[in-house]
Amino acid sequence: MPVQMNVDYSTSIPNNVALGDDRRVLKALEKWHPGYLDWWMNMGPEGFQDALVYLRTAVSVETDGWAVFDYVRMPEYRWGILLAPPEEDRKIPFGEHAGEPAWQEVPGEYRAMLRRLIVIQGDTEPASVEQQRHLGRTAPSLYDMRNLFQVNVEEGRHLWAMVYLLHKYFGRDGREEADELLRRQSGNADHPRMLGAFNEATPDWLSFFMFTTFTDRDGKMQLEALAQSGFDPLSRTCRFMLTEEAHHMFVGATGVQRIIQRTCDAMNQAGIEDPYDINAVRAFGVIDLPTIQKKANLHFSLSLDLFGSEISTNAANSFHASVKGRFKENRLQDDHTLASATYPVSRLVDGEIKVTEEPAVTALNTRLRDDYVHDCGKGIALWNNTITKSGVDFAINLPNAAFNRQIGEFKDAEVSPTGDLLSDADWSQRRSDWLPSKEDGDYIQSLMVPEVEPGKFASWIAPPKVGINNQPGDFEYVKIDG
Ligand code: BYC
Ligand code: FE
Ligand code: FE
Repeated sequence: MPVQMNVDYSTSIPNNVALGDDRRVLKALEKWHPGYLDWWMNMGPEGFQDALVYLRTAVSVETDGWAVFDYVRMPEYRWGILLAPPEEDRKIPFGEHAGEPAWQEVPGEYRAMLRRLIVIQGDTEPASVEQQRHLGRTAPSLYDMRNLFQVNVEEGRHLWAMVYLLHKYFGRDGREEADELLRRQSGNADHPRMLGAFNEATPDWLSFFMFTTFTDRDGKMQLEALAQSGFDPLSRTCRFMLTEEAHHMFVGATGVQRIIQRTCDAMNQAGIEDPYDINAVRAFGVIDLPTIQKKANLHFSLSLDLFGSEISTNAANSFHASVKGRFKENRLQDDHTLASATYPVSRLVDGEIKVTEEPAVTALNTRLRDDYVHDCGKGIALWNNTITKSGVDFAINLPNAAFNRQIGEFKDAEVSPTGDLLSDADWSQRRSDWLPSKEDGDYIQSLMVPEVEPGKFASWIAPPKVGINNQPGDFEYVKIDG
């Protein structure tokens, strides 16, 4: 196959996979396209489908300079199929097939496994768009509104990426799965999305920024693990998706950072020294730091559930099959088969939390989760740096991995953010100290009034340091009336 770096915009579906020469798949995707657009109109950003949005579109898959920025109506966004360039002579980096040439087709024995992982990955992308569909109406600025819509169209593109793999490599059942991806809906009682966190509400912008910090980062880690796959088209697809993911996490981490900045500035101006004097802080129309911590606790713990059970035969099987690897697998120095290795896992043993050594191959979900927690540290450092520089006495902390879990070892245990096992009564009593209460939610909701004048920001968030694509502060990122 020729190496195609630039994206072909001459077909109805932009792509760098020579779709023009692949009539069968092009036709199948053209057939899927109207259903996708229906879904986008019905379940995508509510109230802004005619707005002109300053969006980036990929025009190349080169690592530098792959995007152009321009005003686009979202339904006219050119969702494309983009794979990172092939690595010459790529060898499978792990598992039973380590060292063999990467597969260009799906091996029959791993078909069901690969399809399941691709479907789960694909399911999360439209789910997040559905979860965020009401947020445009309460955007704190045009800059933030644009960032929301950028994330949304790219998650839409990630759905296209998985749908391409299903259509190209999985025949009839792939087509059926692609249709199902448009049928399930976030939070729908009869047809929910597949994974827990993607059926939760994203009721306000603090949740949106926490989601893009913590849940998109799960996306990053899962994509990193799938980018190692022996199935080369999946690997290349995920490698390109990762270049987009960085912006989503940037939106999240800087969004929370700007909220914290505004809160600390307001506290300093008013001479409030106690961050826990919530009423005093809220009187200035900003979000108090303890509530920000609670939202972080919630979204972090929901995101940990996305790694699955700490001990998992699914994870062991997909690693053994050379289908899903570890974070940075190709840079790790070991046998890449984990034949006799062990890994420490925190577990609930006889009513106590204990670290036990487990076979590394069954502990791969824990390992990826540990790598994730480490990666989350970057966002937290940015936030705490802002608090420290403001001279406020507070720090945001990540809760213990056993806190507030619905999946895995700790799903039936009540554990405090510092890792203490609690009775049900103690948990009920302290819950609202650690997770957002209805009252906290109502207060945040009361702040969610839109600010649509170029260069203006809502009371509770500071402006960004630089504009998108270096645009000036008063740039009109969204022309709402088109
Ligand atoms: N909710 O062995 P287990 C993203 C199920 S985010 C509900 O513990 P496994 C994005 C599991 O399916 C990244 N069910 O776990 C972010 C299984 O059910 P079945 C998405 C759950 O399989 C923001 C059973 O429990 N990509 O891209 O090792 C915006 C036992 O499973 C959950 C991927 O996840 C849950 N949280 O690992 C937009 C990558 N967890 O089959 C996008 C693909 C587990 O027995 N998926 N279960 O009925 C995977 O790699 C794995 O499926 C998982 C689970 C890591 C999710
Ligand atoms: Fe995504
Ligand atoms: Fe994302």
